[in-house]
Amino acid sequence: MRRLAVVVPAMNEEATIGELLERVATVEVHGHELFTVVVDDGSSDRTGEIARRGGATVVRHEVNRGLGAAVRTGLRSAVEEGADLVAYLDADLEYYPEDIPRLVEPILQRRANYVLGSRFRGESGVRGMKAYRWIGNHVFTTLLILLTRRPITDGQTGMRAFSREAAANAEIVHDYNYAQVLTLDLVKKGYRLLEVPIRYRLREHGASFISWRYPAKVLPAILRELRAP
Ligand SMILES: Nc1nc2c(ncn2[C@@H]2O[C@H](COP(=O)(O)OP(=O)(O)O)[C@@H](O)[C@H]2O)c(=O)[nH]1
Ligand SMILES: [Mg+2]
Repeated sequence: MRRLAVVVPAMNEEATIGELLERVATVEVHGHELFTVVVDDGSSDRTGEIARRGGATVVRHEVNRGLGAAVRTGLRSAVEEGADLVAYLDADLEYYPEDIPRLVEPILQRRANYVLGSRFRGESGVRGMKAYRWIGNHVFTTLLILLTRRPITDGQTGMRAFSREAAANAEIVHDYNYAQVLTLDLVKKGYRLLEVPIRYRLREHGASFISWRYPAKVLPAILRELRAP
């Protein structure tokens, strides 16, 4: 049986991580056994404990290192644990674990090595997303289209899938975030990117890490990734 890793970065997500794992456990992908890797990014709440009880492999950062570092750790652990295929989603239930089968399908059909779940192509759309977030998303997505020449609609999505090879070779150049630099890195390495529609709803618990600092942190990292060999 092939193994599908579901990678979930989590920082203080005790309100949602239990339900997320329960819902992941009901997901079926033909020919695959699922396992979940939760990266507990220095949480001060019960995220790690709940994730362990929910059957996940928990990798903990003792101090908070940021989402880029958490995704780097998660992808590496998934590969080390023998994943043949990797799905990734946030812990806050903004994304639907039930969309994992459609997310990984292009990889199983060998049409892609790297899949972005697009909230803007999905049937739910992005209802309730704040205007500044919507604008920021479109600005960064436009930048990504120009840099990759790929028809991307959601460059900042928190739901993605990777072939084992793409997951093993992905490099994330900063600890703060991964969204754009990971796509630039994988496209540069020749991996085939595809988008599929996914559903989305705004988080009801906890808080987003995104602030006015986001562009100031992300833009230099994009430049660094572009200059990297
Ligand atoms: N807030 C925060 N979230 C992190 C961090 N590391 C990993 N995460 C997780 O990354 C995911 C996305 O974060 P979120 O703040 O919801 O980003 P947004 O959906 O773009 O607003 C969630 O599952 C978080 O629990 C971190 O350092 N800070
Ligand atoms: Mg979120």
